[in-house]
Amino acid sequence: MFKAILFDVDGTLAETERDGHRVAFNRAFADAGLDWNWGEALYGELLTVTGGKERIRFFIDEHQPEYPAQSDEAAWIAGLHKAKTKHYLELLAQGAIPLRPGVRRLLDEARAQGLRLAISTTTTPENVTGLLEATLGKESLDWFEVIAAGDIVPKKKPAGDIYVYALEAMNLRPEECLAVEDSANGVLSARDAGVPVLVTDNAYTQADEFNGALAVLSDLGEPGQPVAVRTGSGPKSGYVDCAYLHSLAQAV
Ligand code: XBP
Ligand code: MG
Repeated sequence: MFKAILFDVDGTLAETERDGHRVAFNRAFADAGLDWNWGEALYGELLTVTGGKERIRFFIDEHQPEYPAQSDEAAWIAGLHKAKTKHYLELLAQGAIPLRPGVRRLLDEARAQGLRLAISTTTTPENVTGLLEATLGKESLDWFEVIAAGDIVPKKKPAGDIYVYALEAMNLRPEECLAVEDSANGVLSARDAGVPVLVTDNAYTQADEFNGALAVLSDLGEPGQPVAVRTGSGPKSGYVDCAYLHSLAQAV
């Protein structure tokens, strides 16, 4: 029995990476007097590492090996990341990041049909609150039984910890849920937790490997704005609705 949808955030609910997180990182680097600038292409490479702090760490190791080590590097990176989060929240509050097609419609339909909702994301909890408030309004925070985010679990995606966290908090079995993800790391994470997963890819993840996904679509679609089906069977209506999710869940 399909009971719940577990949503990823970045790249799934909204295209947050290129115009949100990346811009915020660059502003934090400028604040810190660093001449680092993450262009769109480089950022695509850095996105293979989940977690903002972990991504800065990776960038230093791979692209700034000469950069003098800080006395307390972890604290220094955490400080940079905190500044980045502040810039990101400002961008969200300015309405810079809209929801992807079909997200609002599917959330409304799922709630109307009594499907339970949760979030399983790598991003920092405030970023989730900021995005939901800016795009769906404060009351939308209550739509999600669980918002599992950031450092709340020991291992980030592709490990399944953040999905296991949501399942335990909702007292649900993996097969009673469906995850909606955008990236290979996200699919690996959901599958690691045993959760069936639907992919809506984006410019940064189109070339990813989505082994184990039930289907890969261009987005959730809207009436009159049909999805493009990359792999698997697409929705009869042309857009992702609850009937389609039920059919996917039954096919598991
Ligand atoms: C994607 C991530 C996050 C964001 C940046 O999360 O890997 O790290 O890129 O957010 P999701 P932070 O699981 O939602 O796709 O800087 O807060 O980590
Ligand atoms: Mg994502």
